[in-house]
Amino acid sequence: MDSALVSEPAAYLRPTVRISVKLLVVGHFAVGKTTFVGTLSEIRPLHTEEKMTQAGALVDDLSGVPEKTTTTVAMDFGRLTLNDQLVLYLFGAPGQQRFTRLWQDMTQGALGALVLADTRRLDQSFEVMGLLEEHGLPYAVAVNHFPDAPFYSDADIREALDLLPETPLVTCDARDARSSTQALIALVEYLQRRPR
Ligand SMILES: Nc1nc2c(ncn2[C@@H]2O[C@H](COP(=O)(O)OP(=O)(O)OP(=O)(O)O)[C@@H](O)[C@H]2O)c(=O)[nH]1
Ligand SMILES: [Mg+2]
Repeated sequence: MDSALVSEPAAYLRPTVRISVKLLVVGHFAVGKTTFVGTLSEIRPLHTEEKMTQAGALVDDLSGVPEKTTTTVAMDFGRLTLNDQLVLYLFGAPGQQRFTRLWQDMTQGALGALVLADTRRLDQSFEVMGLLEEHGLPYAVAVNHFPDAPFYSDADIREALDLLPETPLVTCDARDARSSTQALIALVEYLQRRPR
């Protein structure tokens, strides 16, 4: 048997799949987008990581993630089969202002987005939420919990991010498949119950 098949048993789409949905995974610099897509993807995820240089220190704030050495320069891509019929295609989009042109393409055909947020820098989430609203894309928010990040109640986070009452808010650890899947399910359920 082909060795690629042995190491990646989920590489091929199940024949029962009837619905494929494109979702964006967005958020500010270093919030965990690449980690999230990598944790969940059943195919080898596409990453476009490049080493960060001193020049980037002025625009990409490394406080809180001092060990970070690379950043995504285009996008992350992965696939997750949620059940026999439904497959999710995940597109991780960088949130920095200089990538907004890329968003024109990334948002094409997307049904919604998961906004990853970090309680150490909640204010930095406004830019991506604003972009999603400009593109008319519904979203859910998942707080990606870092060990040294402050803990706030859902009500406080909702208020700080100025979320609508119906916007789902969940907590996840982008390195953990279970909690990351739950975050995506919260988004998919929200998309399903929204009026068309
Ligand atoms: N403790 C903790 N660390 C995390 C978590 N998610 C990501 N990290 C770490 O945080 C750093 C940033 O993660 P990335 O996945 O590269 O973040 P990103 O949003 O893709 O970053 P950019 O593409 O550069 O904007 C890495 O060192 C990860 O190992 C998490 O849930 N908990
Ligand atoms: Mg990244």
